[in-house]
Amino acid sequence: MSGPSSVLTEIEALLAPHGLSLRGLVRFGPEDAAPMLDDGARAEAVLLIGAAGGAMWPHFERWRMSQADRGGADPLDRWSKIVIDEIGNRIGAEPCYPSDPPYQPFQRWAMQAEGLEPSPLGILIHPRLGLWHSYRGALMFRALDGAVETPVRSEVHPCDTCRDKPCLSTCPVGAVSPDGFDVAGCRRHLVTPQGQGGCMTSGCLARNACPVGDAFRYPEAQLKFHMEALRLPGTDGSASRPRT
Ligand code: B12
Ligand code: SF4
Ligand code: SF4
Repeated sequence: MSGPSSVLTEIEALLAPHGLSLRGLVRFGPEDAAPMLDDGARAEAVLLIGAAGGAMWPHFERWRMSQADRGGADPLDRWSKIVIDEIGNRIGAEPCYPSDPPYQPFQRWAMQAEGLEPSPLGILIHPRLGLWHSYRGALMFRALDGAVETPVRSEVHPCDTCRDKPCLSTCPVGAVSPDGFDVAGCRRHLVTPQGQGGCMTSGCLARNACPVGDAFRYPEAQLKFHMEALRLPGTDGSASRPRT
């Protein structure tokens, strides 16, 4: 393995058959809060891996349907770990995952790597993908020497120029506001018959109302899957934990 560019190209090629892609590289200086590797050393760089639009969905679904237990309780996390653990082993990098506590600051890393900014929903908005992207894991490197391609940083924040801001007026319970996202209010609505027939079936209505990145909107089955993964109290008997 030579410089970082060839490592990145290799990882990109390993991710492509799973519908996953590279979502940015963060390098940590001596003053930065860097994640720790298993042996207690600081990581020098983190490579974000994620999903752009619904590209991963058919690959994940095919895997899930091939499993006797349909992937278990957290199938997307399990699939992500199978795919990314294997790539980490091949490349010699240590993986970490967004849903594993203590939560690593995936969104902060994404902001650093790609210059993304949060939408009123709390989700980062991407100028091309809109709200239709997520992070499935990251590879932490002890060292990543050599010349690094400058990450493509976003110069535009779509929310700044969005005149009507439909995400702020679409939520039936006003859970999305310029002051932040009212998680409790959202959840109270989701367990009602209206919530079950609306957002729980077709995805967060406020997210759906955003006009940016329409071509990358998740397929219906994926929208429903992500909403069910929120595991609302009283709907499956378990406490709510994020499975995003
Ligand atoms: C906890 C959590 C939640 C909680 C939020 C509770 C709260 N008020 O903080 C709940 C369960 C409500 C949630 C919901 C969703 N989440 Co969530 N969540 C997380 C998780 C696991 C940890 C966040 C955290 O504490 N990070 C630790 C701090 C230190 O990291 P940070 O980057 O410095 O902090 C940022 C966040 O805390 C963010 N933030 C603050 N308040 C809120 C509120 C919400 C709703 C979100 C999304 C972010 C957010 O702002 C900080 C600075 O940017 C992250 C994964 C991760 N590891 O980051 C996913 C994550 C943020 N979630 C994500 C998503 C997609 C969602 C949902 C859309 C899932 C869905 N159902 O489709 C929903 C949001 C809307 C809805 N309709 O409910 C994505 C966002 C991707 C993106 N494009 O930015 C992430 C990164 C997971 C992933 N695999 O990609 N989530
Ligand atoms: S509807 Fe407008 S303000 Fe809301 S997330 Fe989309 S671009 Fe941003
Ligand atoms: S999921 Fe439904 S209730 Fe929750 S913020 Fe989105 S539109 Fe509002």
